[in-house]
Order: sequence, then structure tokens, then C-alpha cells
Amino acid sequence: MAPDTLHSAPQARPTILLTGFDPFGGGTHNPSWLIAQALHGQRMAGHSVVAAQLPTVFGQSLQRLQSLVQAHQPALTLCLGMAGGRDALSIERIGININDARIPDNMGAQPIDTPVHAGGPTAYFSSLPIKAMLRAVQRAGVPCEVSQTAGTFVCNHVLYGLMHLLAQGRGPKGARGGFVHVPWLSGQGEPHLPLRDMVRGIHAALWAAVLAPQDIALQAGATH
Ligand code: PCA
Repeated sequence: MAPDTLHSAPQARPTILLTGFDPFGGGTHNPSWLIAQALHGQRMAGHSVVAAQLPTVFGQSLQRLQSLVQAHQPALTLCLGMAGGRDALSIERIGININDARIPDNMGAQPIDTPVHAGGPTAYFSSLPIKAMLRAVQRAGVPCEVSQTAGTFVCNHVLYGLMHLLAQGRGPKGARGGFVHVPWLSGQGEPHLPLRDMVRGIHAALWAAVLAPQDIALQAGATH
């Protein structure tokens, strides 16, 4: 099956939905989408990975994500995005109910201090086992950290929106979701990580997320 399929036949095998974004802010590549594509079709502990691209656009990104969740009924959804300037895979802990864009999105919109969902809760925690994922990525030899903010641009919008739709029961029972930011690729800026290392790290993170229904206790101080 090709990536990005909205109307797949119902699958016996539970799905892991793995999304990446298109390039934004004048860039030509977005490693988040390259990583998702590289892992499309992988089997992990009885699950199949389905990769899909989200547009770097407020609103449209969430409409697309909602269609994907409806079509694939993923047991686990991991959204990836690029955060230039970070030097490690950043497992996001929290999405907040705010859009506050420093640059325009890919449709030219630049919302300032608007809610993702008016009347929604202030924030949602990721429901993925972030510390178990952190340990797995570090054991795979890839730099990784827990991040306390996904920013206020489209990535935070998607993390908040994902958790909101799961909270509303749009996914299958017990569906979990979360977000990982990735650094630049070589040639995009410094610091950067090679694509193969990022793919290995996300592969390890997904395995850990699938295998650990609950998180492990790992001191934040032990995460660097
Ligand atoms: N990064 C942006 C949006 C798309 C992406 O890959 C962000 O961090 O919000």
C-alpha cells in the first residue's frame, strides 16, 4: 500500500498512524515526512505502520488528521514535525490550547493568540509512554530528550488537536497518541542529525510505545 492512503480497506492488523509535515517557511525538505515515509509498511508487535502527510496549515492539518483517524482507526498515532535548532529527537509531553504563529503557515495564515478549540481544556498530555520512548531511543544511540513545549505553531496545534479528538472518542477504544519533534537534516542548518539516525530513533520510539502500555519512572535528570 502506498503511503498517504485515506480510504484503506478495514485491516485485521491494528494500525500505527505515523504522520509528517510538508516543507514550510520557505524550506524544501521536511525530515518529519522523510522519516514517516521510511517507516511506512513496517510491522511492529502485530501492528502495521501507515505513513501520511499533513499540510503545515492551521485547521487543514487537523481536518486531514481527523479523516486519517476515521479511516485507519489507529491504536497508536505518532505525529512528527521538524523543529530547527533542536539537537535531539524531542518527545513532547504536552499540547496547549493556543495558536500563536511567528511565521505564516503554508496558506499564509498567521493566527495570534487564538484557541485550537474554543472552550477546550487548557492542555492535554501526550498519552504515549514518553520516558519509555526516551530510554529506547537513547539505547538505540540516538540523541533524545523530553520536551515540555511543542511551541505554538502548527505542530502544537496538531498535538493538541490529536489529543482532543482522541478524548472525544474519535479513535478506537484505548487509542493513544503523541508527538515528536526532530532536528534539521544536514544542509538545513546546525545542529543537524543524519536521516538514518532519526529513522532509527523513531523506529525505537514506536516499538517502545507499542510495547509499554504504561510509562516507566525515569528521572528527568537522567534523560540527557
Ligand atoms: N514543524 C512546525 C510545523 C510543521 C513542522 O514540521 C512546528 O514545529 O510547528
